[in-house]
Amino acid sequence: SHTMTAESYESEFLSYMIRKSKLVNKALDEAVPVCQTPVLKIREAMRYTLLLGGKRIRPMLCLAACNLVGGKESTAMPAACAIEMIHASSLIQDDLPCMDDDSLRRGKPTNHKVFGENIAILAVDGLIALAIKHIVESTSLDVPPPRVLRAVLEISKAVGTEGLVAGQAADLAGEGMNFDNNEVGLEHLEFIHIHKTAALLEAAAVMGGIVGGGSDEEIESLRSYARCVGLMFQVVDDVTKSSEELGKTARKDLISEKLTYPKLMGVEKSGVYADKLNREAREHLKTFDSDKAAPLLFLADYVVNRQN
Ligand code: GRG
Repeated sequence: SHTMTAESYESEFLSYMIRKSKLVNKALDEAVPVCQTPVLKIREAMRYTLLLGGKRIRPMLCLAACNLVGGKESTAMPAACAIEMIHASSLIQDDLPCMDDDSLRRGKPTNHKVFGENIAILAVDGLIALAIKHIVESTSLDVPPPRVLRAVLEISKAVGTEGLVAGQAADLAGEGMNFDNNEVGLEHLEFIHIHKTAALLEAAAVMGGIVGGGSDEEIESLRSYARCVGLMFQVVDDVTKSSEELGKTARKDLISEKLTYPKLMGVEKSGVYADKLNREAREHLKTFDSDKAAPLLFLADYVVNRQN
């Protein structure tokens, strides 16, 4: 036997991620066939955001969770693709002029810049509908129907007013509000991130656990793990962005008014908080075999250390 160095562990995980994202990309490509009718630009618009880059963290989480509870990876592939379809739809909507009004996403022109606002909005609708259709239609018949229903329930909750939609609405409601009291600000920020980011990561892990045949207890452990990872994702994102902003300009008036963790608790405490969330995430996987949980444990570290 040999002991692996931290570096070889890391490179092993990175090649694991590349392998998985290739599998996911192939499945996504097949899930949205190019339309033969040339007037239907809509499929092209859906494929544009769905297939042009992205780390595929959510699908990976779904596949790894299914594996962890003893399921076959292919069993979770339709649910994994569905989660990425929802993610893509939320990115298109978030970039629209009436929301964040962004012209670039993943280094490329945003969906509405390429296809126009009207088609971009239809691509959002098309992707949400396709996500649900894809789980129902493509999940293996070996998975008992009550499990498929439970998975559909999970993803629906993660999209609607218990998830993404609530997070975005809270984000909009908070704009221009003055959070003098840090505690109120922190509560608001946490609500936004739990809904805008953690909800979809939770649904990914939980759906993997459900279709893989995990016990209720296992599924809830996966949920708690993913929630910690989701929050941590945002804390790390805020810290990275705030140091970038400070590096770019010394002019205080150019620093965005956006509520962030460093603004509310300082950079140092934000880092401590991210580490605490990482430890908590790991804690939730304690009941599983540690070899089998390795990809999910690495994913948590990857989120803490990621550069983009
Ligand atoms: C359900 C269509 C729909 C909308 C709901 C617009 C909206 C309402 C919600 C916005 C949600 C949003 C954009 C949250 C940010 C999520 C986030 C952390 C994005 C970055 O994720 P990464 O880093 O991105 O995984 P890649 O590019 O790797 O896929």
